[in-house]
Amino acid sequence: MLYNIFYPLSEHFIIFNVFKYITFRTIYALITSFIIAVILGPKIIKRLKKMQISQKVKGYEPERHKEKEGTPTMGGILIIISSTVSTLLWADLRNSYIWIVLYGYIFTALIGLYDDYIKTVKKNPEGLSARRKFISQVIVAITTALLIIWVDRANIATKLFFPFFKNWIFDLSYFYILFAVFIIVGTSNAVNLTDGLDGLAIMPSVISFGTFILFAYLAGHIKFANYLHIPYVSGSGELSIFCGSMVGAGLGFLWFNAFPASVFMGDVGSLSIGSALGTISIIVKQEIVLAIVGGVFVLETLSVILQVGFFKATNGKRLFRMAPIHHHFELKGWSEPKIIVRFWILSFLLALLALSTLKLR
Ligand code: 57M
Repeated sequence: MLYNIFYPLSEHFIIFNVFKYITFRTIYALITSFIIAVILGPKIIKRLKKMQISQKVKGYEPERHKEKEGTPTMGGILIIISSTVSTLLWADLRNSYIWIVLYGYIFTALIGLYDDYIKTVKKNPEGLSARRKFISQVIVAITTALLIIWVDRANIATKLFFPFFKNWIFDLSYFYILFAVFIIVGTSNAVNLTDGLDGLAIMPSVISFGTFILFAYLAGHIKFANYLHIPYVSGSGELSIFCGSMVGAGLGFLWFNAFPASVFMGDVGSLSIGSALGTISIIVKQEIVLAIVGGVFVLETLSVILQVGFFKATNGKRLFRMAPIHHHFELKGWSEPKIIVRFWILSFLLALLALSTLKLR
């Protein structure tokens, strides 16, 4: 919005020219959302406590989680508010991709919000049924994919590009919709599965959005995109501002979610963060890069798939002490901060690996 208001004034006042730069607006979007999150945080946490929107810790958790009983949840609202306000302030509001990402992000947040509401206010620990939740997520993902195809000017939306192999390009045609649903819904649920220890989901999310600041910027810049042999997606640079807002909001949330957490994000946070990450990777044509930078989410999801598969194949034997894998390490006796920080380190290294794909093409 500030771009739309102030940039036209640059004809008369050169200082407003600065609003033209995505880099400038991304940095300020990040700072703005961080400040909003840190200021609103205590108020929202107080409100959640007052409304008794708190976590019920189910019986089968590792014992240590008993102490977490009563911690307010649905803190994801803080992330949604601060990142959305900051994006609306700093992005070019004529950009279609910004609206598409916000659409998927907010609607998935509403699905999570409803789930959290059933669990905490209606006191039904099962929440929204898995089937209903999945169908709602799929509807949002399909409409998102259709919107992406609709605004695609270069006719590349349905194509799959590979890092490392610049000539590997596959047109998925109608299967693209299925693929997009897999990425968006898969990432959404993967972040949700990861969200089981303080700060465990938010920091890898921050790192992933941080990485996508760069990928969105480069994909939207014709010279850089051609030089680096990555697909050029006109207008995608503006998504750097959304990603910057997510980094700021995520760090602001971490302020309160850091061990020992004063608030959890709830499904309203985890599902929407994952959905936005998946959508961005699809728009900038870097879905495989998402699997690398979001390797912690992939690892957590794989651990569940392997655990369930192994359990069924062996009639009741377990591969890990408990899945998702962070519980395995807890049961092995690692302290919670140690697991969290080690997963952050892994996530940071994976981001470097993802960035290296820019040069290895
Ligand atoms: C939600 N929710 C956390 C909090 C957070 C198929 C199966 C693997 C599904 C999986 C599952 O239900 N996962 C999704 C995980 C819960 O956190 C709440 O949920 C929100 C995210 N949706 O924001 O509101 C608990 O996690 C802890 N927590 C923190 N800090 C945080 O910042 O400590 C969360 C955020 C909180 C808190 O204790 O109460 C969760 O873990 O329940 N199911 C599982 O993950 C279960 N695994 C399992 O059953 N494994 C089996 C099979 C099926 C693979 C096995 O290994 O044999 C675990 N869930 C629970 N206990 N509750 C097992 C242990």
